[in-house]
Order: sequence, then structure tokens, then C-alpha cells
Amino acid sequence: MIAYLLYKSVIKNMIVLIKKSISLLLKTTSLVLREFIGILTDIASINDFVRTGYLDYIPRPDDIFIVTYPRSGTTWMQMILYQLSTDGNMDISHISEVCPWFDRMLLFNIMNGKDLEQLPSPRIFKSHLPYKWIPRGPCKYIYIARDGKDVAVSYYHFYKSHLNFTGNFSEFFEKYFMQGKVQYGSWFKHVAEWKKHEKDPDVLFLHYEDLVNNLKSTIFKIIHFCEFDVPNERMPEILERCSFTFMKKYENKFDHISAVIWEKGYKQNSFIRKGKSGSGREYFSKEQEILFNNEVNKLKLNDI
Ligand code: PPS
Repeated sequence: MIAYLLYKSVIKNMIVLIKKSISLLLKTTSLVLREFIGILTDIASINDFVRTGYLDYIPRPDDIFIVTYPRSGTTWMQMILYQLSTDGNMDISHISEVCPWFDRMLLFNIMNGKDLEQLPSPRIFKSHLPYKWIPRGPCKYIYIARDGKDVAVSYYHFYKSHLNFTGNFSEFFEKYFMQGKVQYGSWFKHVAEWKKHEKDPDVLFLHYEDLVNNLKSTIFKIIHFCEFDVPNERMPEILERCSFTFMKKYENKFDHISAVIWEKGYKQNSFIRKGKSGSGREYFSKEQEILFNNEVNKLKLNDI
């Protein structure tokens, strides 16, 4: 028995060691590609994604992945889970702060394995990955499918408003959506692959239409699946905050554009900043002031 346990622990340590070595190798390769070659950043990004998403990501049993084909109710589910797993206050800068977009964060190197480790449990991630690419648990997956025609139209509007698409709906539908030549590929394949797993115990397969037609009972299903403990008295507030009207009012905390701004560390509401005169000198050191004044005197700019 002791020999068996020893053998198991050696194997486990060996696997960790192998994973760490591959991770280090990929990290070095990315660094070389980025820093020394400067091109091929796509390869470096995919490299990083594989490294962080599959080698450095250590799943926890209470991790939850919200998975969808784009435009199928992802953001809505992010808000629902945020409301169910916290007090749901709206002091957050962006929903990505509490529910990061797994694939994007890793692909664009916005987060790494260490950052993932520091997130408190339950970690809730958004992802658009097809089944074959999603990291394997132990964890939970909530998949939302939406009527494909509604998805096509919503995606068309998104391509126009966020991705510079200038064609009409027919062009988008025939040349891009139906051919799977859009971000995350074919809607048909994405939904079909995930549907094969709708009965898996770690998958809760929902429809956007369930949320539209019966938000309350769908939320109870989610609470049960995620094993959350939510007092009944909070339900009216949760339902209100997950309503379309509420989310529309706070759109900047959900929009993709503000997510990109948040990821890059830009602060919103900092462009029209203070509007005061004379407070600039508070920032200057003695030396900086002398340096500045010398230049002013040299060019006779004292009256400015
Ligand atoms: S994305 O870009 O992939 O993250 O988009 P996603 O969040 O998956 O889907 C966007 C659509 O979801 C609608 N939405 C909602 N519908 C009803 N109620 C609420 N609270 C809600 N929040 C988001 C959003 O309006 C998009 O659908 P369309 O058809 O474009 O309006």
C-alpha cells in the first residue's frame, strides 16, 4: 500500500514537473518571438494562450465557465452570476473585472497563470471557446444557446458597431455568418458540439429564450447547479438588476469597448479632468520648476 501511494505521488510530481517545463519552454519561445523577432506575434499569442490556458491554469471544482457562441446572452449571464455570487454592487469598473473573458485575457496576455491563481473563489469566466478547446475541469460549465437567426442579426449589428463592417445584412449573412467566417467560426458547429454534452453532469445547457421567458425559474436552476446560497429576500433586487432596462442603464460596465479600455488600464472619466488654474505647480519638484523657469526666461514667455 505504502509503495503504491509513493508511486502515485512520484507520478503526480513528475506530471507537475513536465507541465512546468513545457510551460517554461513556451514562455521562453513567446519572449523570443516578441522581443527579438518582433513579428509573428500571433504565434506568440497562441503560444501564451496554450501555456496559460492549459498548463498554468489549475482548475478548481467551484470554477464556473459561462460558454456561448458570441451574441447569445453571455453578458447577461455574467451579470446574473455576479449578482448571485456577491452582493452585486455596481461599484465595479466593468463586468470583466469580476468575470474575465478567459480566452481573450490569455490570448492577449492581459492575465497570466499567476493572475488566475489570485482570483478569489468562485472564479467565474466568460468564454466563447468551442467544446474541444475549453479547459477541462473539475469545474462547471453553463452553456447558453440562442436562436441562430437572432444571433446572426445581433452579430451583424455588432460587426457594424464594433468591428467596422460596412456591408448590408445579406452580405454579412451569406458571405460571413453562413460560411463560419466570423470570430469563433460557425454557429452551427459551436452549438452542435456543445449540445452533445448537454446531459453531462458538469454542464448546464440553457437557452437565451429561457432567460427571456422565465428569468426567475432559470435563475433558480442556476443557483441549484452552482450550489450558491442566495437568500430569498435578495431575489427582487437580483431580478431588477438583471433586467434589460437596468443593464442598459449601466451599459458602459458591460460594453466590449469599455472592456478594452478597462483591460488597457485606461481610466474613464479622466479626460475632462479638473479644470483648475495654477494647481499644476503642485506636481513640480524644486529642480523641475527651475528647469522649466529657465526655459521660460530664455524664450521670454513670462507673460504666458
Ligand atoms: S457578446 O458580444 O458575445 O458578449 O454578446 P452577448 O452578451 O453574448 O449577447 C448580446 C445580446 O444579449 C442581449 N442582452 C440582453 N437581453 C435581454 N436582457 C438582458 N438583460 C440582456 N443583456 C444583454 C443584448 O441586447 C444582445 O442581443 P441583441 O439581440 O443584439 O439585442
